[in-house]
Amino acid sequence: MTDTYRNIPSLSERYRPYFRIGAAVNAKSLNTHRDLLVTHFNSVTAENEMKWEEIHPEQDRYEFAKADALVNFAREHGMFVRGHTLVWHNQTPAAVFLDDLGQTATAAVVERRLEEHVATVLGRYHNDIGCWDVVNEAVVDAGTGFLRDSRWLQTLGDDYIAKAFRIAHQAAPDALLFYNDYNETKPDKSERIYKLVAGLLDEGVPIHGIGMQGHWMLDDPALDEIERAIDRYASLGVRLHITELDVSVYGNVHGTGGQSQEVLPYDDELAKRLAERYRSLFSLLRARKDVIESVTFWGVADDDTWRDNFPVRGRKDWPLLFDVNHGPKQAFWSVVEF
Ligand code: HAH
Repeated sequence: MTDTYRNIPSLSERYRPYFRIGAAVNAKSLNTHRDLLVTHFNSVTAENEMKWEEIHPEQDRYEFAKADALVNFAREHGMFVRGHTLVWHNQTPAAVFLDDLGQTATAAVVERRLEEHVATVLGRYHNDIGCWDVVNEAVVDAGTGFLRDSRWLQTLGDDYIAKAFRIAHQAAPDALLFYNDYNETKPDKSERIYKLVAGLLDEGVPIHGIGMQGHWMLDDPALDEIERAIDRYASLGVRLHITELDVSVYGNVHGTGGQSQEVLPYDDELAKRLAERYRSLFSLLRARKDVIESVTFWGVADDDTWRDNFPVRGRKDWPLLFDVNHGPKQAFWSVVEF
């Protein structure tokens, strides 16, 4: 970060009356984005380093070094940590679901492994991690089904989600426990998420919040769609976190779902459109500060964003508030000046 950028307002200070401002961090960005993190964020999430395949790559082997480095950094700077994630259909070793002979493991074996994993990870960080995405992305996107047909569902059955929350609560009774998902504002899917969480609450399952990932685009979802989803979820009386916010500059133009292969030039016109989008998003989020407790960006600056490879591999994107040189974008100013 050059000195030119040192006199700008702090994002997290500006938002102190509203909600925490977080960022997903990886082992590299913990160093390359250190100054931005310390100045503008008061919450961090490990982009990958706490996912099962990274922190627990083999049955008898945990790799805590990278997660420890993030947690130590957060402690040093008084930052909140969101833990991400325990039960997910991705980035989980296949071996979790297999027995010694390479056959599908029994429910009892998989449940024991889950208990051991959760007790170990949540136990290690119980002083530092205030909240966990216990289950990530468990409902289907479209169609008539309800729960995603994952290994977790196949081996543990329909109540694996309730089990995961109970196990997490036992391991860390003080942690806030979240269900986290994407396309969380889409009418069909948000209804499924609502039903899932409502059902868990009815059964007395210890779940405290819904994580709305917020992988959004310039023109989609519409603001009123986001507003409806927030209000619907909030009606359950749970906390809401925006957990993975980024705004792809590739809009849902011509119904492409943002999947056009063409790389746009990131010019002043596009920077302005992104700034306007961020302005209206944050004005909505501020208006819902009573239910939104935290807004985490999925990255810090445009030089390190998963959006360069999603949904189109190798297509440069500019979804964050800080540019590739770590300077504030127009979008930054539209979020801090109100
Ligand atoms: C999120 N999934 C995950 O929660 C996060 O852990 C990951 O780093 C990036 C995005 C979003 C997603 C996906 O992985 C696949 C299809 C749609 C959306």
